[in-house]
Amino acid sequence: MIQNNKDVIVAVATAPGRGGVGVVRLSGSADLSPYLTGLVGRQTMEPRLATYCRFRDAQGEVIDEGIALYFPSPGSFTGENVLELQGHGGTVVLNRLVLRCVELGARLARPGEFSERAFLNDKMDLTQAEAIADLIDASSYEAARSAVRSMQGEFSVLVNQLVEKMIRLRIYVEAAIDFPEEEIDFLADERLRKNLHDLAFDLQAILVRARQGSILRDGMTLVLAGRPNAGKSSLLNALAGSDAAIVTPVAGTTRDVLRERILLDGLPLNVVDTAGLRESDNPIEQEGVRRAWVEIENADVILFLVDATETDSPDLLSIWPEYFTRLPEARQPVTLVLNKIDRSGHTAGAVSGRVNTFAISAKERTGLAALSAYLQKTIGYQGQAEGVFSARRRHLDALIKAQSLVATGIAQLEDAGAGELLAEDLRQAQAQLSEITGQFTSDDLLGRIFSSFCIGK
Ligand SMILES: Nc1nc2c(ncn2[C@@H]2O[C@H](COP(=O)(O)OP(=O)(O)OP(=O)(O)O)[C@@H](O)[C@H]2O)c(=O)[nH]1
Ligand SMILES: [Mg+2]
Repeated sequence: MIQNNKDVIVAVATAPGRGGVGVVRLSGSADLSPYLTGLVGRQTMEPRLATYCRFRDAQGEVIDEGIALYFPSPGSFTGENVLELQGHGGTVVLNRLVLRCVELGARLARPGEFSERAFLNDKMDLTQAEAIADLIDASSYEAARSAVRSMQGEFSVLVNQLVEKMIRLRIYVEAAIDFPEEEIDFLADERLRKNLHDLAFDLQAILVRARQGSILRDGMTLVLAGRPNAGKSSLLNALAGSDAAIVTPVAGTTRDVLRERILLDGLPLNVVDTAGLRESDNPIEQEGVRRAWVEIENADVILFLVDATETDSPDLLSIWPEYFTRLPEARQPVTLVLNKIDRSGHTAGAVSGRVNTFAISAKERTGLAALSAYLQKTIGYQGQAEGVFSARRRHLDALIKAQSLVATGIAQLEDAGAGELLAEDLRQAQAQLSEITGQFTSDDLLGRIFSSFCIGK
C-alpha cells in the first residue's frame, strides 16, 4: 500500500459540489516546475506567496483564474513540494484542472494519500493524522474539540512520555539480568516497584481520557428490546424528540430496525428500535425478530422494556429467558425498564432495592432524566470533561493490552522475582504503545487507516 512515493499526486481538496472556491492540491518530491509552466506559464513561483494566475490547458485556453500557492519541501503539509490552485468551486472546472495535472504527469491521489505522505515524512504521527480525519468527521462540538487536541499532539505527547518511562525501566531491568550477581538486589529495589506502579497509574489515566474520546467519536449503540407493545418505539421517539417510529396499540407494529443518532445531554448515542420479540407465524415479523436479535448481539447497552401494568418481576431470567439461552456469554449489561408507569402507578426513576432497573413512562416522558444520568454513568461518559482527546478503538485496544502486560509484569516481579519475564512484558507493552503513534506499525495497518480518509486529505 505504501509505495510510489516518487509520484506526483493530485486531487481536489475541497468538498465535491458547488462552492465559491475550489482547491486542487498537487504534491510530489519531484521538481514541480513542469506543472508551473504547463498550468500557469511560469517556471518558478515565490514560495508561500498568493499569486494571481490564469490556469491553462494544453492549448493555452484558460480553464479558470485564481490563486496559486507554492510550498517548497519541506515546509508543506506533506513535507514534499506542494502546489495549491484555488479556483472556482465547480465540479467541471476542478476536474479540468485535475486532468491538466494528470496530462502533465501527475496521478490521482488515493484517499488519505496526502496525510499518508505527511506521516511518512515525519510531519505528524499517526494519531495526529487520524485526528485530522476525526476533526473533519466530528458530529458534535465536544468531538471536534477533542480531535483538535489530538491533532495538536496532546495524545501523542502523553503516549511518548509513557514510552520513555518504559524504555528507562527496560534498560534498568535488562541491565539487572545481564549482571546476575546483582540481579536479586536490582530487582528487589523498592524504586523499581514504585516506578512500575507509577507507570500502571499513568497508563490508566490516559486510558480514561482516551475512552471518553472514543465515546465522543463513535457513540455507543443502545438497543431497545422487549416484547411487542412494551413501548420501545415510544421510548425511541421520546429520546429522539421526534416521531421517528410508528407507534400503535397493535402488537407487532415495528418490523424493520430503526436507527436514530441522538445526543443525550451531550453523549452521542446510536439508538436502535427493534421488533417486539415473540414467536410468530408471519414471515415479515419473523424476519423482524431475527434482525432484532442481530442488533441485540451487537449492542453496547441493552434496554429491555416491559409493560409495567403486566409485570414488574425483578427476575430477568423469568421475563426474558431467551436472552440467557441465546447469549450465553452475554457481556452486554441489560437494563430493565418498566414502562407505562402512568398506568401502573410505579414511582418514576431508579427502582429502589434493585440494580439496573428504571421506571418510566415513555408516553408522559417521565423518569427519562434518571435513565439518561444512569446511561451516562454506565457508559463512562463524564460530560464536557476538559482534556479529552479523540481516540479510536485501535488506540483503546493498544492501551488496554499495554495495561494488562504491565500488570502481568508487575505480578511476575512481585510473585516470582522473575526479571526476564518482566523485561519481556515491558518490551511487548512498549510495542503496543508505539503502534498508537505509528512508530512500529505494519504497512498493512497504515494502508487501512489512511484509506478510510477522504480523497484530497
Ligand atoms: N399509557 C402508556 N402507554 C404507552 C406508553 N408507552 C407506550 N404506550 C402505548 O403502548 C402501545 C405500544 O407502544 P409502542 O411504542 O408501539 O410499543 P413497541 O414496543 O414499539 O411495540 P412493537 O413495535 O409492536 O413491538 C401504544 O399504544 C403506545 O401509545 C406509556 O408510557 N404509557
Ligand atoms: Mg415498535
